[in-house]
Amino acid sequence: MNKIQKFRELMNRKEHFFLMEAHDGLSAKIVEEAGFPAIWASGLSITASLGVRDNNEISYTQLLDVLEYMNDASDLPILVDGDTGYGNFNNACRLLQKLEQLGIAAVCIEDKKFPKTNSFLETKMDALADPQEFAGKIRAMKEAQRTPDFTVVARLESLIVGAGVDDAVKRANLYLDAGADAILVHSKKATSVDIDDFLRAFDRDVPVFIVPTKYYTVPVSHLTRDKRVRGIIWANHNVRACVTAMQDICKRIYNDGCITNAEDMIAPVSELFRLQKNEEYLEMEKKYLPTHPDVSAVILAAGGPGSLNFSAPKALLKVNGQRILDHQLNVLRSSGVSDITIVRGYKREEIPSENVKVIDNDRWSETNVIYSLSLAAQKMKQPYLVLYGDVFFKKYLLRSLLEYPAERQDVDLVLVCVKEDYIKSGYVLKLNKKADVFGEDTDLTVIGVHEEIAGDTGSDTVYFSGLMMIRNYEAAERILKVQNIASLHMADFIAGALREGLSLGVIISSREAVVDINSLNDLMKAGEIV
Ligand code: SPV
Ligand code: MG
Repeated sequence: MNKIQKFRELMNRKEHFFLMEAHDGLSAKIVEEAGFPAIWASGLSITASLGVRDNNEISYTQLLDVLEYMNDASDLPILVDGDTGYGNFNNACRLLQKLEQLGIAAVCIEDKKFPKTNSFLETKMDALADPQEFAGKIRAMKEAQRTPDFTVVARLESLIVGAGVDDAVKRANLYLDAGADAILVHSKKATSVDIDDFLRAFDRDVPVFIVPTKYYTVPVSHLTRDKRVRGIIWANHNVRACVTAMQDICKRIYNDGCITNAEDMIAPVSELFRLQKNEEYLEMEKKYLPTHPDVSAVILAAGGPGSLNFSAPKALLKVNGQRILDHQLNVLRSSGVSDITIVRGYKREEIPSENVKVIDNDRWSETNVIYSLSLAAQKMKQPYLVLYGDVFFKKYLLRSLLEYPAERQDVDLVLVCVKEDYIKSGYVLKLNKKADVFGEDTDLTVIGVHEEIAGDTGSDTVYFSGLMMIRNYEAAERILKVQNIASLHMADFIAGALREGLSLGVIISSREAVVDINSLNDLMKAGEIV
């Protein structure tokens, strides 16, 4: 059933349903997830969200642009607030046909003159359209529509301008005779007295829509005693909710001068990604991007939170609402690497283990990251990427590692390094003239590895970022199989590799693209990476 038919089906059910306001793609999606069966594309809300008045200040094509996003974002039928049809009968027909082309289910037009004013603002009697002219507009629209089930709702503004119930009933009959599929009767009273009077005086059995914005205290059970009341429109509540939420958060951040206290007041970034269907994109990447079945990955996530005030493994720290580990898994998978091993230690049960292999480092508290690597190295049967569990990085760095020139077969180990010494606890590589530095027009090689270097380290110094590719996995396994492995550091491994005659490739990254998270400051820096 398409959206046009769905809307018809709702109207024919002979029981009331709620239409919730939406004003853009995001709110349309949220309305759908909340469980509503249909959307009211409110003119007031759409114009308010665009920062203009509800006085036909936007053109109908600008409305269509918004509607296209809304219609794409959800599977719900949309009843569009078509105002007065954006002109005469001719303009209204064109609007209707464009809505049909977008796959919109229904349009509501109101019997006021163009340009209209919102019904809750002061409206004079002469704002009403001539009834015959409006009936002609309805007839033209019904004759112009190409899809038989498309719905045209005729909206009565008689009660809004004080023209009375008799005028409303007369107009309703005229518009229905002209072909309208339903009517919307509007009132700005604080009680439903107008609506009740109208329903008493009006005797045709057609679906009736109402908008209880002003008579919100009247129970739905009262409003729906008359079974012709079919569509109840909650007309502007999403945009009003946005306004309050945005004003609160702006005030908070402005007054605090920072965003620390804001975090708990707002949706995490991961919620945005979910609403944007990021998962779907990752699935498509798997399907359409080249894969790397010949490369595995090891994430070294055995460490605790370190000096950070956090009770879970550091890999589970959130950057912009996303756990570091999830970021790494996403980047790996979307880069075509699906054979992933995670080395766990501290609070191992908290590390997610779906679709990955796990290795447990029971000695995590007394060993270094290289011990975890040695446990993994015994199981690796092909080249593999190594990621420290606390490293946040841009995706292209992983691609650089994967695409490190294949013709450089002599390179056994590729390290991503940064030049600036912001990684205070990082390892320093001193480079000299024979090295292979990817992407740089130099010819340097690593000549030494030091854990800590005091003072000026010189321009030929780089720091290991926590990302590397072990190409010669057999040699690496050998180097990592030493008696004293439990007391060694990453620097010892790299030094060992050099001693064994392995050759290193180095990818120099800018510090904006990779952060090893050891402090709150690093966390903030990582937040800028996404
Ligand atoms: C809208 O939501 O734009 C409407 C309903 O037309 S009302 O604002 O009550 O006129
Ligand atoms: Mg409106």
